[in-house]
Amino acid sequence: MNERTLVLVKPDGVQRLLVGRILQRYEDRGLKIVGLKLVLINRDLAERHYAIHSERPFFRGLVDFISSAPLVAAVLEGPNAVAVVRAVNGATRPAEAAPGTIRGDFALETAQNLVHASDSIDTAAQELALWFTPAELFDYDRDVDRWVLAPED
Ligand code: FUP
Repeated sequence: MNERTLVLVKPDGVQRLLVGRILQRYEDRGLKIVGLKLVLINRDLAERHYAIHSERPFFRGLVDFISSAPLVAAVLEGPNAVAVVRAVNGATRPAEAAPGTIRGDFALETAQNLVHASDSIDTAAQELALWFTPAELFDYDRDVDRWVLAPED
C-alpha cells in the first residue's frame, strides 16, 4: 500500500546541523521525497498542527519551540510510509527510543526529539493539506524503484 506521510525536521534538527543525516535515513530506507521545504512557521500553523495537544500542559512550550526557528518539512512516499517513518524516528521519548532510530541515536529530551511524523493515514492526509499545496508535491519516477519496490501486479 503506497502511502504519503509528513515529516518535520524540527528546529533542533536544523540548529544541530542534522538535516542531511536525518533525511538520509529516510532515503536510505527507500522512501521517496515528494515534497521538501525550509519554513519558519507562525503560531497559527503551529497551533493547528499540534491542535490535538491543545489541552496538554506542554502545549504552549511546544508551539513556542516549533515556531521559534526554521524547520524542514518533507513528504515521504512509499509502501507503509506512515509506519515505516515512525519506526525510523523511534519512540517519542528519546530515553525509550531504540538505538539505530533517529531519536535513539541523536536525542535525549522529549521536547527536543528532532522529528515529527504523522501517526496514521488519516492524520497524514490532514497534515499534508496543512503543510503543502498540491503544486508543492511531485509525482515522478525513480529508476531505483525497480530495485526497491515489488513489481506492480
Ligand atoms: P510524536 O507523535 O512521536 O511526535 O509524539 P506526540 O504527538 O505524543 O507528541 C508531540 C510532541 O509533543 C513531541 F514531539 C514533544 C511534545 N511532548 C512533550 O513535550 N511532552 C510530552 O510528554 C509529550 C509530548
